[in-house]
Order: sequence, then C-alpha cells, then structure tokens
Amino acid sequence: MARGPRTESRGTIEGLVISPTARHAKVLVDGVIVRCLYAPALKEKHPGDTRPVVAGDRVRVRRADRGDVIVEDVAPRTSVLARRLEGGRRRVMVANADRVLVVVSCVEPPFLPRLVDRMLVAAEAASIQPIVVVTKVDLMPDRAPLDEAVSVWTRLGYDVRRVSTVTGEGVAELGAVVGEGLTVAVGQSGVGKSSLLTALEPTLELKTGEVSDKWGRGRHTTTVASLHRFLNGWLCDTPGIRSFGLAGLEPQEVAVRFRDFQPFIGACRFNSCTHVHEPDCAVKAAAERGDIHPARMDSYLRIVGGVPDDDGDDADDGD
Ligand SMILES: Nc1nc2c(ncn2[C@@H]2O[C@H](COP(=O)(O)OP(=O)(O)OP(=O)(O)O)[C@@H](O)[C@H]2O)c(=O)[nH]1
Ligand SMILES: [Mg+2]
Ligand SMILES: [Zn+2]
Repeated sequence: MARGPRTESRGTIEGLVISPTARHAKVLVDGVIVRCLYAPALKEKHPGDTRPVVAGDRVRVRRADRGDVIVEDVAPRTSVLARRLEGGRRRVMVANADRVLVVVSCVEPPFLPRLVDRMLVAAEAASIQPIVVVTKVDLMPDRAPLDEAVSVWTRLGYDVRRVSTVTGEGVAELGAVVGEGLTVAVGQSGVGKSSLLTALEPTLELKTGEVSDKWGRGRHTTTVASLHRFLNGWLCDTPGIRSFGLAGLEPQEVAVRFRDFQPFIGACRFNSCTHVHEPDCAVKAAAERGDIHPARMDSYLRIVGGVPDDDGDDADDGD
C-alpha cells in the first residue's frame, strides 16, 4: 500500500483511516491523526455495511465550519476482508490489506481449525495473502499433535507460523515478512493478536487481556480496529471474533476457495454441483479416497450448510 503525495481537490485533502467507529473515525491527515465525522452521503457508498469507512480506507476529508473535519469520500478499495453478521449486514474488517494473519491459539482459547478454514476462505475471496499464525506455543511442550494438525494447511501451500510472545519464538521471523504493505491480524478473542503485534513493535503497547479461566475464552479486550506503523508498512489490530460468517457466498464460490477442492471441481457430473448430495461428485469421491482431508470436507459442509461456528456474541464495537 504505497503512500502517495498529498493531493488537494475541491477543498478536500486525502487521509488514511486509522481507526473507525460508527460515528467518527481517526484519520491520518498530513502526518497528524484527526478525529473526523462522516458526511451523510458517505453512508450511501457501501450500503449494507456496518459502517461507512474502515481501517485502511483512503479517504478525502474537508475542514468544515466550527472546526469539524468531515470524511467526504472514500477511494475504491484494492481489497476487502469482510464477514457477514447475523441479519445479513456486512462487517468489513479492513480495507486495502495486502496480508492477513489468521491467528489461532494452540491451547487457550482452544485450537479451532474450522474457524481457520473460514478465515482462509475469506482471505482467498478477498485475494489477500494469508499467513496462519499459531500462538502460545510456549504452552505446548509436545509439538507433535500441533505439527500434525497444521500439516493440513502446510500441505496446501499455506504459510504456517508458530509463535510465542513469551519466549519470542517465531516473532522476528514473522516481522521479516510484514514490514511492507498492510498486514491485518484476525482471530478469536484472546488468541493473542494484540500481544503479537506489540511483540513485533514494542512501542505499540496495545492493551491485552487475560483469558477467562472459567470458559477459556477471551474477554474482547480490543474493541475497535486500528492501524499502526511498522517499518515501511502498517499493522492492523482487530477486535476478536467468535464466528466468521460467510453467508452470501454460494456453495460454488466457497468450493473454489478450498484449494484442495480445485483439482476435482471440474470433474463433477453437474456443473452446478455443490459437492453435498449430488451423484458422481468428484470432490466427494476425492474426500472418500483421502485426497481431501476429512477436516477440510467437514469445514466445507458446515459453511455451505449454514452451520455457524459460533459460541456467542462478538465484541460490540459501536455498530
Ligand atoms: N503463554 C502465552 N500467553 C500469551 C501469548 N500471547 C498472548 N498471550 C496471553 O493471551 C491473553 C490474550 O492476549 P491478547 O493479546 O489480549 O489477545 P487478543 O487476540 O488481542 O484478544 P482480543 O483483543 O480480545 O481479541 C493475554 O493474557 C496474553 O498475555 C503467548 O505467546 N504465550
Ligand atoms: Mg486484542
Ligand atoms: Zn461435486
């Protein structure tokens, strides 16, 4: 995400959205972070979305009377990482990201491979490079089960990293690949997104929160997405999610985002095959032969069957 020179047009100047909420946004304008309001017309720009602009958006702002600064317009996005909320509205987590850290904890909150698969589908749908980051590996002395679990993704060519902010394992190596462009961290509450970004860039000191003993769940410590400078790029911290809704994608659209399904999709008897119940389905046959991992087939069937991988409400970040 290159930072172009400041340009002026019709009394507006360009800015980068650092942190948005429902009613206002912090925008980087001329090297200074300014609290901006939204022009009413902006809400028509992305109907169906929970908010008019998101972290990473390139916007044009104008200084109005009484010193208010107004976001007037938003530039077309190079990428959109989004999920569906219940009720159908779309929550865009970040705009213009180049890379997504799909963050999952190996211990607590519990390792959730199906949630990783959903985030990978969303990354593929947005054409954003995913990196699966397994956190808290210091809590797992025996790595064999973890290695086996992540091999599902490494065999598909996904970059999988094991990190610990306690021992520092894997942190510098990850830092070496996220110093350019915009990198967003997504995952369940409590997996250690804010801790990881702070480990990468200690000056950030992002607020982190204990995992609840009773439920082994996070406490939704981060409530608003925010961008932070890191080397030549940007890191985006996001509020923890409990589910990753993919409603709105047709089964065929989901299937093409399963890298392991791609070699077989063209060989199904029906072009419109959803790989659920149709006869002569090459994807199902591949799963039965073991060419597609059962965990991946299970993930797929739950997504297209509309089974939510949900264990409660998400952080309410002002929508
Ligand atoms: N043992 C261990 N604990 C960690 C590690 N990374 C984070 N934690 C702990 O996990 C808890 C949650 O960390 P956060 O960074 O707040 O998690 P988060 O993903 O940002 O959570 P939300 O903001 O709620 O989405 C904190 O108590 C951290 O200290 C790690 O590598 N090892
Ligand atoms: Mg956090
Ligand atoms: Zn099929």
